[in-house]
Amino acid sequence: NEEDEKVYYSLKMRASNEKKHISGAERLLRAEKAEGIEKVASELIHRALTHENGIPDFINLKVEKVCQKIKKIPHIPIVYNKDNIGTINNKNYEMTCKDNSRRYAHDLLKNKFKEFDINDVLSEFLIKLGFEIIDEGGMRGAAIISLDGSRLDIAFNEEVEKGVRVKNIDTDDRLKDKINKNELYTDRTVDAIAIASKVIDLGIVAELCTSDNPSYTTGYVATEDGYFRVKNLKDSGETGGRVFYVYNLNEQLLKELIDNLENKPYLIY
Ligand code: PML
Repeated sequence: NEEDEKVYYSLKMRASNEKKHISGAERLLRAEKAEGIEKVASELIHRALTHENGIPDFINLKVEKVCQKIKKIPHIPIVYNKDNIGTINNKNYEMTCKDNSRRYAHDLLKNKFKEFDINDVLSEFLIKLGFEIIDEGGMRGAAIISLDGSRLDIAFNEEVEKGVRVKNIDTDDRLKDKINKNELYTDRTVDAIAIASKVIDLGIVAELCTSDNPSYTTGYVATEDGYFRVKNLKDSGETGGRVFYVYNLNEQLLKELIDNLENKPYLIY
């Protein structure tokens, strides 16, 4: 049974400085482990206070009981090797610099779009638009691009003009341990895999992501085939962002998708 009826507490932290986003994170804790709330709360505050994006002048920590059922799913497969070489159809991509890494990300996206019968011209447009959005930075959440080429987050809903935030998500301790024990990965990897697994489960065709943390140059492309970790997807010092590619949706389905991305609780193991 992948829907879990146990009672959880959600802890959400958001930090900013003069309205500029500094840091955000969240955890879901089983009610039986409620004594852990204090510990996790202080970890989140520590994270807010030590973020390289700057010193926050505002930290919001929200603790609330989750009354919706939690969907538990395994993480999507992680595709990455220590040699930083990506492979698509026997072609190798060395992730040695931004140009090479972006070619790998480009080809991953293009191959996925082909499965949806997207022609080359449209595919190039979609990929270019995705990179433009993440390179421009400054989004609070993810942009949504429809496979017909329109920006859905802007088209229908002024509230999400600054992007959709994937919330109500946490990772099982076993996944955290597995990733943290592997020296190739970082804390950010755990959260990124959790987000990617949730968005793919909700039917997003592909996600493209670079970190908004200026020195963190590893990004990824996620599809149902996996979490393709891409080293050097941007240069150090650059901003980042997230883009979700979706199969053409009407307004009603888009609203449902956004509601689920933000509010449907997930635990990723
Ligand atoms: C990784 O695989 O190490 C994470 C890459 C994306 C990080 C996005 C972020 O945390 O800002």
